[in-house]
Amino acid sequence: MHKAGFVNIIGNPNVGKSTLMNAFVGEKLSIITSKAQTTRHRIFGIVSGDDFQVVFSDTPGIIKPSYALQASMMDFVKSAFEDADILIYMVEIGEKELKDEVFFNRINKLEVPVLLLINKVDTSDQSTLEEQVAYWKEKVPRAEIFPISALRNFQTEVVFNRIIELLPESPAFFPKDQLTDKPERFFVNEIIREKILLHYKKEIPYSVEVETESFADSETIIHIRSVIMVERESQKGIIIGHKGEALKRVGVEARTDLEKFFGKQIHLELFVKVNKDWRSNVRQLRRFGYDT
Ligand code: GDP
Ligand code: K
Ligand code: MG
Repeated sequence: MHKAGFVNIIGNPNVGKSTLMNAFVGEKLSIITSKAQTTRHRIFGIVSGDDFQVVFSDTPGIIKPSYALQASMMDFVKSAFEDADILIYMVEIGEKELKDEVFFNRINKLEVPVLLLINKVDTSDQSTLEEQVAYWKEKVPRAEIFPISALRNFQTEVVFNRIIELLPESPAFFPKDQLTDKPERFFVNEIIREKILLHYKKEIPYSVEVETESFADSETIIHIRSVIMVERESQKGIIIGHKGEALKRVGVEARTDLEKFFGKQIHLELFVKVNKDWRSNVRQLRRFGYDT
């Protein structure tokens, strides 16, 4: 018998959803930083065995939509409810007051299995953990609860084995050697965007989109040409920095990660362009691969 299914991971920003999916897949598919809204797109992470295939999907955090980009991210969250065979609802230790009764009602009414993971238990003591388990049992009686640490791989295998048990009988959805649904260029964009999130302050990271114009893979080296889009001329100056130092740092660090990711030497060219209001412009969002 072969089992396969879709496992959607939802939860507030920064609880550790991307860390968990990467731990399951064994590759850094989703970029991870301590900033909210790091994950903008929905990404599949695929784990296959001889008689199973789990398709994880990492969604952006649950946030309130305020402009077009966030509205589009909310759609990813909504659809995560609708097409899952198993739902993972992740919270972190210390996360308490429920923000949204509607949301909890919705989870409690789902027919698919719900696993509620209390993450970051490495930062907690036993009595806090027991309190938290009791709290979540009451709020989401529908769920099976697992305290874990995605970062330290604590109890993640137990969760994975339970997922395999719960998977429906089904043929595989993707070829068994495929790790993700996204093309190579997507990961290039994400790796560059991660460096921007890490190195610039204030609104800069949120005004940026990265587009890879060419990706030329030869036997020994990959030539990549990517454009960093900003909304205003002043932001372009900040990205480039004094004598180009800031942009150079992004380029060097991104190249190191790209070489690890693709296992090949990388030649990376980075450009900065002003593209006014890309965030509110629905057509532009489609071009960058957001569902609008
Ligand atoms: P997401 O926004 O839900 O996808 O969260 P991320 O996976 O990007 O993680 C947010 C932050 O929490 C990062 O700094 C992670 O390193 C950190 N983190 C994730 N899992 C754990 C964990 O089990 N323990 C601790 N201490 N930190 C974690
Ligand atoms: K994050
Ligand atoms: Mg994430």
